[in-house]
Amino acid sequence: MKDKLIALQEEALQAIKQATRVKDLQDTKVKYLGKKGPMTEVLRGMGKLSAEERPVIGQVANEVRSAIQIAIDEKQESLQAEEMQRKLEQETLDVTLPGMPQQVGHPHPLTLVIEEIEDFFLSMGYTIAEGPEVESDYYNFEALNMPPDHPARDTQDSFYITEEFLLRTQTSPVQPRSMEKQNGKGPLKIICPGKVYRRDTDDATHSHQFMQIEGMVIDRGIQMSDLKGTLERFAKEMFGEERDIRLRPSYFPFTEPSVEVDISCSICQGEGCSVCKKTGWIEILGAGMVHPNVLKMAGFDPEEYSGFAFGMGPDRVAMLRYGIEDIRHFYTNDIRFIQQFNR
Ligand code: FA5
Ligand code: MG
Repeated sequence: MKDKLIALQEEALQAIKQATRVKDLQDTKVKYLGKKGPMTEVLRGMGKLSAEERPVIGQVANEVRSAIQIAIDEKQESLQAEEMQRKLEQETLDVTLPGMPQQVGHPHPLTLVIEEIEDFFLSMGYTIAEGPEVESDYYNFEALNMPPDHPARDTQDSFYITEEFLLRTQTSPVQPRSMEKQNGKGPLKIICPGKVYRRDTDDATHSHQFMQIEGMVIDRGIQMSDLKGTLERFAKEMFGEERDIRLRPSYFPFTEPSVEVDISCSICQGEGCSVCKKTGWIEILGAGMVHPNVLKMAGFDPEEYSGFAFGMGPDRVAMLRYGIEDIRHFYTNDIRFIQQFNR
């Protein structure tokens, strides 16, 4: 019986030695020390032994059992250490490798220009007002002196959502919205940048969705010369002292008199190109003296107060500013285009 136990021990130690995975060890343990294993079987036969033999064999059995257990524990430790070593070797970091370049975003060129325009007007004491992009027919047209059958509505072909609501065609509805909050009292000095929509056919200078910045000043004694001075200063500030502006008589139902303001084309230096449509000038804004009807409808007394308003296209300003020949570049989001405007 003793020989049998020793032989078992040899066999088990051999198996342990050959194990290459922790799992093999667990199998070996179950096989030799488990309830259904040979050890248990040998020990079960001890009842048949004589009283002298029993403690001797018992001791041998215990020794064999603990020898196997110790061998398993030791082997397990070394297998785990090996595994760890292998992992560490696989995962070594080469700190001298070059890093991955991180892409950092930046503002869109239109945002840059709008912020610059805002800064100019904020420095002149204006505040920034806002209005909804889904606008009522009343604010977009009626409160601006354009009743339902007014022919001037044709110049701003619109996207209607219902009979009453449309995507605003201009930022001008912010004029009556802001005036109404004043309860008939000046002064009011605001700009409002925002997105507007028109059923215009897209070309080099027109988009069906574009930006506008509305401006409005209401106070006692505001005159056309205040408007002209403001716009002249703005143009020189944005485009340089060498750029000329030109005021053309125009018509808007909500201003009287009305003008459109052009800037000499900085892309062709006035020679004529596709952006200025060969004229040497590019229209950047419409403006005028606020119509008495518009003042009245929003609660101001036109006998006491007067004001000017303007609405400019920052898309056009950005085109002139950066020499961009097509407005559609702003909205097609080609990353190669946008990336050039990192400030
Ligand atoms: C207006 O929208 C008036 N609300 C401006 C105004 C405000 C007049 C206050 C008087 C008082 P107009 O339709 O001309 O006007 O547009 C104003 C500016 O928006 C234009 O000068 C141009 O710079 C820009 N713009 C107009 N249509 C487009 C378009 N389809 N794509 C890009 N920019 C445009
Ligand atoms: Mg126009």
